Amino acid sequence: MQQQTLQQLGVHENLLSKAEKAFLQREGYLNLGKLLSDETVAVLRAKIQELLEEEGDQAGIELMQSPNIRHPKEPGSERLGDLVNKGAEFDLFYTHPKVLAAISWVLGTSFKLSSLNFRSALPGAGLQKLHVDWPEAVQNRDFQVCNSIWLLDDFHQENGATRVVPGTHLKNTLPQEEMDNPMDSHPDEIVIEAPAGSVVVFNSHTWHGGTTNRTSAPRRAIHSYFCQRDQTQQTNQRQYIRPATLDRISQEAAYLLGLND
Ligand SMILES: O=C(O)CCC(=O)C(=O)O
Repeated sequence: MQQQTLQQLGVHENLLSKAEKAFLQREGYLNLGKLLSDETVAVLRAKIQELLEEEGDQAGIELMQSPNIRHPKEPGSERLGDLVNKGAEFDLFYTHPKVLAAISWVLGTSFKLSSLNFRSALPGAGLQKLHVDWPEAVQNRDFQVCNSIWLLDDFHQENGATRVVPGTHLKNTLPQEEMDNPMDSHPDEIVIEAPAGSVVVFNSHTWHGGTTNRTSAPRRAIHSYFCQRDQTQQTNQRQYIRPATLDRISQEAAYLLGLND
């Protein structure tokens, strides 16, 4: 079923070049380039701002209710959860063919959306431990989770962009087992640098984390996070789904949310 669903959404093998597939497999992340136009980025920024104002101190509440949240109440960052149900603008984030092709390259053909969230790193904040989004290192490339980060601002060395340690998805250890302090920089880490509108897929077993935003403007991004179909979602989509969303989205999108089998 999933193979067919992916085909119907326009996903096919050649959406990623051989070089892109090899890079993602070896390095554990891949910049897919600018998939959102400047106009779309502007619409999304405005929508995010509207939601942050509307939700106030309840913003991100869905994440606090999640069984597997990793950074509860992170100071210096703004979060929004359950974007699936907060506007048609967000439908693309879990149905974009090129992103799905990359996720499928990591997870195989049986996966679903785990959660769709917003995170900003506010000025002076944003540093996170190097971490993976799974409780243990996996063996034999048995990857369970894969993220995509959609840049709503340019990412650069100074503004709290995400850092990754290339190749660490293939290690048998977690950052806290090798580093005295996973908040520290790692000698092999790189900081993702790309213009707003770009999408970077990273295997969530690759060591990664936020960096400090040393500018005076927030660094904004949306995380479209996927898991194997038999895993527990970070946001229980069956519980949160709203009638307006169900009326709007396709059968294939509903399948990717894990609403049907
Ligand atoms: O937003 C980022 O730069 C990374 C966030 C992240 O890895 C997390 O919140 O687990």
